[in-house]
Amino acid sequence: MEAVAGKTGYYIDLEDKYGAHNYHPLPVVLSKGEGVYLWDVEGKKYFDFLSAYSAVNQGHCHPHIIKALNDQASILTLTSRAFHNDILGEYEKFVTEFFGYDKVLPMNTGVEGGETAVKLCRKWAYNVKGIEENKAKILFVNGNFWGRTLAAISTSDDPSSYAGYGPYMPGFESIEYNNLDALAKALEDPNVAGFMLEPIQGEAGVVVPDEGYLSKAYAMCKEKNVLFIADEVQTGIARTGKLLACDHENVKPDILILGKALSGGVFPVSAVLADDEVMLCIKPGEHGSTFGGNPLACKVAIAALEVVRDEKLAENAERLGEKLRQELRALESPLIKLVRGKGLLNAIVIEHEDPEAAWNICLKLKENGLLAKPTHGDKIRFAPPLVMNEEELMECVRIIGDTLLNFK
Ligand code: IF1
Repeated sequence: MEAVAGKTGYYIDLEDKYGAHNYHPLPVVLSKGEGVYLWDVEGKKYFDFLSAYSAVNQGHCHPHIIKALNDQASILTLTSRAFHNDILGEYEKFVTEFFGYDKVLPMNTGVEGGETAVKLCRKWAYNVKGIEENKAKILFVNGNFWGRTLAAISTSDDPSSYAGYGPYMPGFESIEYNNLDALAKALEDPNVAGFMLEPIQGEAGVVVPDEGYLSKAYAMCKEKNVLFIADEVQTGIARTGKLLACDHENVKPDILILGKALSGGVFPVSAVLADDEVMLCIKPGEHGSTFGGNPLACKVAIAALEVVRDEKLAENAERLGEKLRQELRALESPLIKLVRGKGLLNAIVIEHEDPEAAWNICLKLKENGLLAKPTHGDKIRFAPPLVMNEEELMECVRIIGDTLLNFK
């Protein structure tokens, strides 16, 4: 652990001494966020190019969302689902109409959304499709990341996610991403009940599948009476230039998983949406959580979605994403092997003999006023809040260009 001076070092040392060492953050200590900006404890200002992994699409501390939080926080925050309240039903109506589904099952974290989707799929397999009890299989794709629970890591092919946590959950099978032949082969098994994937793989380094992959995969699943489950925890809520990444191919998932920016990064809120045939497979008392659908979360989520709608964040992400990729390619930096992404979910793949190059570039970007983080070694994710304007984006491109130009 390299020693860091000043207030920054003080806070880092506290975390090192009293906190689990389950992360390796960049050596910066943040104390304030507003829109596309973050400030650290030394008073230095940064552009946020990570958006808390796409949880802060609406920008830090968006006033409309913070107002909703503050107003509700002093009225009623949690009833549990043992009782009704005057907020949940209105949220459920709002969010199901917003995304076009019969029903929503409200949870808290993205991985709880994934777990809920898997449970719904299994229940549907036994109660509707008629698969023999305990024989249901769900297909996942290599390179997936949907959280840190034992079920989630049981589908992972990344040792840093699964190693040392066995034994693993049965009933899951992984196939190659973006490979329709692999899917066709796997779908020959009549016990397959669902196919769960990210429309664009975030953690894998913003891996965008071929045009048509999602729509063809969806059609193949429908032909085999298999549920198409979209994990839009990271790609949803306008991040990729449409409300949902599946919208780029007009695919309506049978089960939709949302999280992160569903609350604008203000509160843990996740949701699973589905139509009645699937959603009503779970009966009273068969699933839920203490905080799932709490009044505070519901009010925050409504406000967060209103911001996406009223500030046209998907359109902005579409336009600025094109501009960002074009400008990054125009840098013609020998350090950039390729630029990829959709909307404002992008990554550059770094070309350098030093395996630590991406990390060291992020340290330099930090010094130059832009916060980004590498993923899987040689990729750097570029995902600013969707409220960014062109002038701010071009300032970020200048910082990135200068940093790469002067990087040794
Ligand atoms: C960490 C990664 C990103 C997700 C998708 C479900 C979840 C996530 C597509 C679970 C969560 C987070 C987890 C967070 C960092 C971040 C991450 F680097 F870990 F992999 F975004 F790529 N589906 N991703 O990306 O949602 O339970 O976390 O609310 O673990 O450090 P969650």
